[in-house]
Amino acid sequence: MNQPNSETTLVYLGLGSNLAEPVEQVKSARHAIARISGVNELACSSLYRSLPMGPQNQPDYINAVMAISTRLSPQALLQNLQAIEKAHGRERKGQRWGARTLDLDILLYGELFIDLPELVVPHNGIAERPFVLMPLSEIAPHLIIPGKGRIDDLLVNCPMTGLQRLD
Ligand code: A4P
Ligand code: MG
Repeated sequence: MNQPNSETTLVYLGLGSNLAEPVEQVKSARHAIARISGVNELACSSLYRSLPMGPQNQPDYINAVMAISTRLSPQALLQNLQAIEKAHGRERKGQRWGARTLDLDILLYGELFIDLPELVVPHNGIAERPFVLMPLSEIAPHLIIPGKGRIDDLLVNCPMTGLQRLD
């Protein structure tokens, strides 16, 4: 994987969808993210099918993780990601953890800890969710997650049932 330069930060993003052709949603989101001004794509994981976390009366999810380098601030990046969610038909109404056309999460922003009302980094649940840990480890097998530890240690303790890598 290429490395960010001194003016950019290595960021990991989580992509998820379980409505309106989720595979296409995630692929399209990947391209949209790579086209954000101030963002360079470094790597993208395989796509994974996963059982829903949260309410069970919703379709399976398609998940992936991207590594980017960016000169955008965390807040500016979040705004761009939310605009992409919106362009993909994301509606913010239903229940928490309910079905969505597209969900884009900032998993890690360098080694930064952020605790704002609109942005928490590292993302909540990063260390326990198989649909995050597995694709993340695919593109960053030696990652140490700030405050959580080595990704291979976290993977050992994370049940992988209901997670399937797509070709
Ligand atoms: N927000 C705070 N921190 C962040 C961050 N690091 N990245 C804020 C992005 N956004 C962040 O998010 C609510 C608010 O979180 C945003 O306005 C943003 O300012 P949302 O996407 O509107 O709501 P949500 O996604 O329903 O809530 P939440 O708690 O973010 O849920 P998650 O953690 O995103 O989980 N099952 C499977 N198998 N795969 C999935 O991908 N995803 C979810 C949603 C539920 N079940 C899933 C999956
Ligand atoms: Mg979210």
